[in-house]
Amino acid sequence: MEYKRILTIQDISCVGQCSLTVALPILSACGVETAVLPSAVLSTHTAGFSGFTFRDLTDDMPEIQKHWQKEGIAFDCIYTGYLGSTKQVGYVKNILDTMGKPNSVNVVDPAFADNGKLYPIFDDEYVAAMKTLCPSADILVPNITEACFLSGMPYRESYDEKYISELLAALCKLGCSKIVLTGVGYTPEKTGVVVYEDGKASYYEHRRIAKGFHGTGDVYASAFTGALMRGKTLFNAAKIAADFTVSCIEKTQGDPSHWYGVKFELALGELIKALG
Ligand code: PXL
Repeated sequence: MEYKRILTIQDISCVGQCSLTVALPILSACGVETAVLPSAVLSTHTAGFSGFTFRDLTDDMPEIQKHWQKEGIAFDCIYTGYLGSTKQVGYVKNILDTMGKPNSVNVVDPAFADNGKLYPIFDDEYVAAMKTLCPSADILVPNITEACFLSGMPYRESYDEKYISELLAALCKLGCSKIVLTGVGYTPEKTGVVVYEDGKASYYEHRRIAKGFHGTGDVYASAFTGALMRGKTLFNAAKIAADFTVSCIEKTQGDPSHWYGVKFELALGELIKALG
C-alpha cells in the first residue's frame, strides 16, 4: 500500500468532536500521514455552546506555508474544512493551488452552513470567498445548504431528483468538477449521498436517523478523504464514509447527554475493516 501524506486545514475546537479533533484520528485510522494547518482555535464549536473563545490563525498561514516551501514539503492531498476568516480563504486557495505534489487531490468541504442557515461566524462575504475555492477543488463535498448558498439556488426541505440535478449543474458552473453532495433524501426514512463525476450522478441511499448530530459533516468528509487516499473509487469512498457516519450516529443516539458530537471513536474499527 502506498503511504500518502495529507494536509488538512480546519479549526481546532478544543471540545466538541468536530474539525481537527475528528479529522486527525479518522485519517490516521485510514493509514495516511496527516499534517495539519489549524485555521483557528476555539474553546468549543459554535453549534450549541455559548461564549466560546475564538483565536483566528489567518496571519500565521503565509509564514507556515513559506517554511514548508523552504523545506520542500508537498502533499498527496489537501483537504479543507471550517476556515477562520474571509481573508484566510485567499491564503487557503494559494495553498491548494501550489502545495500539492503532481497528481495531488484537493478535497474542499465548504463547512459553513447546515439546515438552511450559515454557522454563526460566517456571512455573505465569506460565502462569496468560498465560491472562489471551487475551481481549486478536485472534489467538493457540500451539504444541500452549502450547495444552495454557493450556487444561489433556493434552499428546500423537500425536493425531487430534478432539483438535485439543477443544484449539481449550478455548482459545476462555479468550476467544480467532481461533487459529493451529502444529506440527499427523497423520503422521510432514507437519506444518502449523490456522487457526481464526468457529468454523471450516482446515488447511495441509506437509513436516515431522525435527529441530526453536530460534527457528522466533518466525520463524513474525513472518512471519505481517507478512503479515497486508500485507493477507493469516488463512489466507494462516498459509500464507506456514509456507512461509517451512520454507525457513529447509531452509537451516540441513545445518550442525550452527548448532544455536541458523535462517538466516532467507537466505530473506527468498522472503518478500518471496510477499507480492507
Ligand atoms: O462541524 C462543523 C464545525 C466546525 N468547526 C466549528 C463549528 C462547526 C459547526 O458548527 O462551529 C468551530
